[in-house]
Amino acid sequence: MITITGYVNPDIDCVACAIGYAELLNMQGKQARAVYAGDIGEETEFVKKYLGGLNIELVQNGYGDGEIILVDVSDPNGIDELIDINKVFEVIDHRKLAYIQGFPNAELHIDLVGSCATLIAERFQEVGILPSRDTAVLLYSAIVSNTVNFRNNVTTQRDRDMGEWLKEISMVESSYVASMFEYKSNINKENLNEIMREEFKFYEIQGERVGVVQLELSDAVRRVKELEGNIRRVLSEIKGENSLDYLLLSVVDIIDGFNYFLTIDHSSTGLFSSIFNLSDIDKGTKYEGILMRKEIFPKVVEYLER
Ligand SMILES: [Mn+2]
Repeated sequence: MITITGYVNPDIDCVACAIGYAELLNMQGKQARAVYAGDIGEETEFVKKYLGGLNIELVQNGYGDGEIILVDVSDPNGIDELIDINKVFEVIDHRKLAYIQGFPNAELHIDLVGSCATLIAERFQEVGILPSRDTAVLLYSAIVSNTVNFRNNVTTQRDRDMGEWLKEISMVESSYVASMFEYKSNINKENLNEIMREEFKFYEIQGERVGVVQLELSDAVRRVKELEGNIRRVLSEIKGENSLDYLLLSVVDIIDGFNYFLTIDHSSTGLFSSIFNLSDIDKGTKYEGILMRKEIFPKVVEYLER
């Protein structure tokens, strides 16, 4: 049995890739299963409700003796520590920061497209197999989510092509994308803590621990201002618990297409003000254009290496 998984607290791209790739391998006569560790995010919950269930299980008793494939991740620090790195034989990801030396026995497929789901969809096409309707919905949702409905800078023609192909197979209604975005924008005092922790990632760059919490919301500025006190408190907890040197809140406004940045401490304000050439980032400030977390980290690397 091949086990396919991604990082802990997977986003919809990660979940869609694990389920989609398991389906493809099973259709090709192999035995594969999709699993995850941690929590699945709001968008995945939305799709799960929409489809009435998902073909992925929460990992409970480790990862078994079989081989492992990782999707939507290439950083050994992001994965469950129970995973035996030596059993990983394939890694499929779409990020620039690829820790290639981390997996000694793996074949690596790193392609800089907007969504890892695009790479999985292409694999179906290459071998002439149609994904099931459920898998098409999932992969389509993942591409729409990662590319902010094909509008952000990481979007490539390959994402558009696969998005179009999957949309047809998925037969989702025209209001589907708006409903998904609205669902994930629903932050409030009760769920804020959980959502911010799910949307947090950090890397160690030049010996510095740098974290970004990325939220994707409609009406971003209003929603952040309404919860600003709570948001600052959770940011400060995340910074302390993970011993971070720097932490940024990056909120993507998924309807109007800009970022809203916020920092809560002196050193983070200094670093990110210099990187983005912005002032007032400690009070919360807009950045024109959409910048995803996977674009922010390379900027930090470039800055800290200088
Ligand atoms: Mn992804």
